[in-house]
Amino acid sequence: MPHLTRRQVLAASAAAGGYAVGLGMAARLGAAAPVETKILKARTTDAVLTDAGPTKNVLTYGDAGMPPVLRMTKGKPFAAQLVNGLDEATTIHWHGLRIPNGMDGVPFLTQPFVNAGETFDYTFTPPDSGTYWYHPHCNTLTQMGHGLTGVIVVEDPGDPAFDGEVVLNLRDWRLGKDGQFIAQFLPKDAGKSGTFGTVRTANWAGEPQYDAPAGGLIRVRIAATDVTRIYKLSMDGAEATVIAIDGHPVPSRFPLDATMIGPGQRLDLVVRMPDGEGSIAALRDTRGTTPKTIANLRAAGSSLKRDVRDLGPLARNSMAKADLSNAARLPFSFSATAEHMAVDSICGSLGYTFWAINKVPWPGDTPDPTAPLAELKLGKSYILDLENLTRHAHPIHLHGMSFTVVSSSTREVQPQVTDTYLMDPNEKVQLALVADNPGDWAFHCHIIEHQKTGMSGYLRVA
Ligand SMILES: [Cu+2]
Repeated sequence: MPHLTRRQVLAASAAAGGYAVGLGMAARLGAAAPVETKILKARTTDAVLTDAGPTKNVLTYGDAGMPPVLRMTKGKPFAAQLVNGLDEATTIHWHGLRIPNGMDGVPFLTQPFVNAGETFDYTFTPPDSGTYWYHPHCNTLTQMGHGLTGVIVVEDPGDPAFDGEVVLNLRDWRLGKDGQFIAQFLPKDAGKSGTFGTVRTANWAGEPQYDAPAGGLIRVRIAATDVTRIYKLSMDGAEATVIAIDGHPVPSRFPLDATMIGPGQRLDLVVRMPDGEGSIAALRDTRGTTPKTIANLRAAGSSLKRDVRDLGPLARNSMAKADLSNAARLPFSFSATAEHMAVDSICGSLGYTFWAINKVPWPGDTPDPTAPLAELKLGKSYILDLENLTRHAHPIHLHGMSFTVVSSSTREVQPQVTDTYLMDPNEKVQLALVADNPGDWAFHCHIIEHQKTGMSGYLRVA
């Protein structure tokens, strides 16, 4: 195909409703079909999030409403162009996707930040199916807090057939009574469990309701994209079973009943809808003092009379298995700190230091990265020994590689493959991985205030 100029690509994009045909990875690899380039324009918009009228200074990707659910196919090239329509620098990180380091979207560590008015082309082939998400890695508390969190669905033709699918992007907003943004964080809370939003939403709505076939098996994909909130999820009015965590199938399925997920995590459920037309299955968050219905599924039509035991296994994601007998152990302590670290970065600083990994506080996304927390040899197996020395839970996220949960000091664990582990207060946990993706990979708490006030670092694989 002919090479297109930027102007032609943009014109094609406008004509194709946001898609443009560009020279993506498939073309460069000599594959037959060109890859459609998804245009993701980060921009300011208004959104109706409360009864008080439109909220101003909301951020999104695309034309209006929440960032689009991006659909990819496992093993098939994907291409997106970030167009920075904000008045500050940004990037996109593809949370949970095991892709080359240069596509990971972490400014200074893996790519230059993308200035206002500039673009950046992301091309990669997702190696795993499942539910993932995307967000900036620059001035993250503000940019994510104002809306820039979107869900990724990586499909696998080998998955069993469901009777329907609902994708839920769970997040909060820090809004005042007038529906406008208030201070994104309070320092006294950043030093504890984080500053919570005042308005809680699913897909940017207070309590959305979706129709689903009565008696059918519905796949519900949940992404916790909030900057602070940890959820404890249950389903009222229907049988709900956890089938995948953080994109990867669970070793053995279990009832949703009070399952916790932290910021950055995803949960895939199969919900067996009630038989009666109009019956409601309600997804509930019961953590904390104000339980809330997150979303409702309404049974529609005559019952399909499906049985959840008939649902076949999800397609497996293949990855190298750590050799535990020869794995080197790497200790990581997560602690509070009083040691202040002054930093200045175009990608934002909260101006406080409360947390540290291995006693070193670093907010990440700064032009002078500290030394890596550890240097890993490419291809070698490791056990990460994590210890939470604090009284707060921390969802710890590793970029670029997935790990397997081996053991915990506070609970029974399955050998789950994941990219984010929600550490209990004072928990010790062992995570195994093969260092099979070269580069510098961010490793941080996904409560963004914790990350940006010190609980951040990176691992070097070479
Ligand atoms: Cu944390």
